[in-house]
Amino acid sequence: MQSWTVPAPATVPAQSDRLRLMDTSTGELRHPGTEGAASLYVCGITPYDATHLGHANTYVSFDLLQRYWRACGYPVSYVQNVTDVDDPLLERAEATGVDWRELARDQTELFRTDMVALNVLAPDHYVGATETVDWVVETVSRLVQNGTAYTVPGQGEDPDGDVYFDIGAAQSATDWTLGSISGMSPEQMAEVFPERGGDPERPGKRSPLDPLLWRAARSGEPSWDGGPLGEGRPGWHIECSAIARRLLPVPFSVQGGGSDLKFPHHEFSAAHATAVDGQPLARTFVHAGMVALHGEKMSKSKGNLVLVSNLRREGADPAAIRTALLSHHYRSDWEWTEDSLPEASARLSGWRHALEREEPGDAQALVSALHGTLSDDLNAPAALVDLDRWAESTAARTGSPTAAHQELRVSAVVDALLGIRL
Ligand code: 5CA
Ligand code: ZN
Repeated sequence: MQSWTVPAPATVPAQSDRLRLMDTSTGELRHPGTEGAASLYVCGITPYDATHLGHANTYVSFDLLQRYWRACGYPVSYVQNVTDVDDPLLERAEATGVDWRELARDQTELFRTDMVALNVLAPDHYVGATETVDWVVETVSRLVQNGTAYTVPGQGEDPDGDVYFDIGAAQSATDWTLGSISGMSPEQMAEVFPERGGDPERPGKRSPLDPLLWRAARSGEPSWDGGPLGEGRPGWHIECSAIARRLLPVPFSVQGGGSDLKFPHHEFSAAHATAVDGQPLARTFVHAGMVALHGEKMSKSKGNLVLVSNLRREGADPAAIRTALLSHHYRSDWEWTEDSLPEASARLSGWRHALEREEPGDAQALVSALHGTLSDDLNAPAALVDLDRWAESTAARTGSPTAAHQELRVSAVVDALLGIRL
């Protein structure tokens, strides 16, 4: 699938890698396991509605990580998927009378435009579920062969041929145990599983939390030739396992997404991959907080959304949107309010004014300060305070600007490390 392009950030003097990131699976701050090269998989959108600020926040968060690694001089391999066939997309297409392919195509295109506006560096591979069905078939077939997947007989409206992951068998055969990625208790898992696409009541399953791997063809639903699995379409978690295993070295450095993906999605994506490969999918699991509106998580299903494209249409400066997002630590849950954008715009214009008073050495000092601050679990809000301080420090300067001919400028540093275009 076509990715997008944003101008490459300026090269800053290579920084040392002192990064500590919060790993969900251990609950500890740790180095994400980059040995000379960094690899990242971030779960992409399900394209049935336009990019909202929650999505934007997640992708801007992981963009910071990519920019950090680049500042350290690492090559970065970055993969992102598009869940371009799944129940919510098919349901929305049906409800609005639009072809599901067209809906996915249009919303994915809008997402690309939003990412370009927000200066989010593109993944190296941007891949749709519909482009990778063969990879899923291969992975699920191997799970069936090694006894960690099974077929549930048809009953009622459900035909024969749905394939499920066997949690019990996978726990016996591998080092993965249920909860080892998400860190959730059995009670928490039981509560969120049905809210996030799970079907605990499905008759014939060996355990209520066993997740779907392959959904046998139903009339009126898209399906593909699954070879030994029969006609059908991929389950959700296996999509990301299959794509990540195919395109990244396993285990890769960071598996990322919003905190709503800890369970079941990242728990089972990792479990599926471990059951095939006998080793962990990723070294570190990193989750961004949830953005809320009117007291509730912003979500397509509830419709309490602020769309990036609407803000842009109303004339918002994308750099101000990005600044508003970065004013919150990536792990915190926070609420978008009507003050968010004006506050960010005021800060941004303070920084822009300060550029007129930039002096030699400012950029060099800021690289070190910002990089040091970001090393502590990508502390963007504190990095913005570093920028505020620098801008304040220029206020007392008199005389004309003297940095015009410097090779490294503050604007290039802020773009390279924070992705904010001054
Ligand atoms: N396609 C799957 C992942 S494979 C999916 O979850 N799609 S999504 O469109 O629902 O979400 C895309 C990304 O945005 C996910 O990483 C999700 O965790 C994140 N996200 C969704 N809502 C919010 C929110 N309110 N705040 C922050 N991040 C969010
Ligand atoms: Zn995913």
